[in-house]
Amino acid sequence: MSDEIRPNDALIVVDVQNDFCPGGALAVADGDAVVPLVNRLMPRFPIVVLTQDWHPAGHASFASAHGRAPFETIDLDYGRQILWPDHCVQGSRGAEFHPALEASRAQMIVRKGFHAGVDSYSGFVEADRRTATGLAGYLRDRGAGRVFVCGLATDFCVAWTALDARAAGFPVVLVEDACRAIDLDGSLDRAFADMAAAGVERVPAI
Ligand code: VGL
Ligand code: ZN
Repeated sequence: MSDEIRPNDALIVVDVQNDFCPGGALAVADGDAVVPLVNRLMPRFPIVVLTQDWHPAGHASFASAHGRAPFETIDLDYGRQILWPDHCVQGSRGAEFHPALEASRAQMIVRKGFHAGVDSYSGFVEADRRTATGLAGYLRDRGAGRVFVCGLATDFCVAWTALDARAAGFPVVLVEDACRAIDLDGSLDRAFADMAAAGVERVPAI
């Protein structure tokens, strides 16, 4: 992208946590490769937000909570839910940010997925599509202009966060080199199609 980062642009760094990195409970291939890129991006933005997947033990998104196998789907009261291995359990090492992530660069950390019965891929609105995290209000209060999104995983939490940033009225830019995907049954193609339809701009790097 040719134009410069502007004085009110925000960067949202999604879920750069141990469980989404190699060796973690829900490892994204090459997930830790985003860490140096994110570390270089953060100091360039006046507004920096981290999201942190933050589930209680026995969370409704965990296959183990339903006696099912990971990556099966189930219908919960708010809709279809992919069942995941137990991951990002509150207070666990897996839920911590990657140790090399310079988390001190962020002014705000948004935890999500903390309601036992509701998942939240998005940093803005939970999977019931009603319960807000407060992030839209935070960004508005800070006077945010554009919202740049990066992190893990492109096709789940990054995409849902980007889509909800659009829905909240922000221009959104996905920074592709600072993302990695899970890619489950075509989820990455679908995520790119959904983001394109919603007007999310995609740039290889900034
Ligand atoms: C995520 C699945 C479950 C993500 C979080 O960060 O993309 N994916 N929880
Ligand atoms: Zn999760």
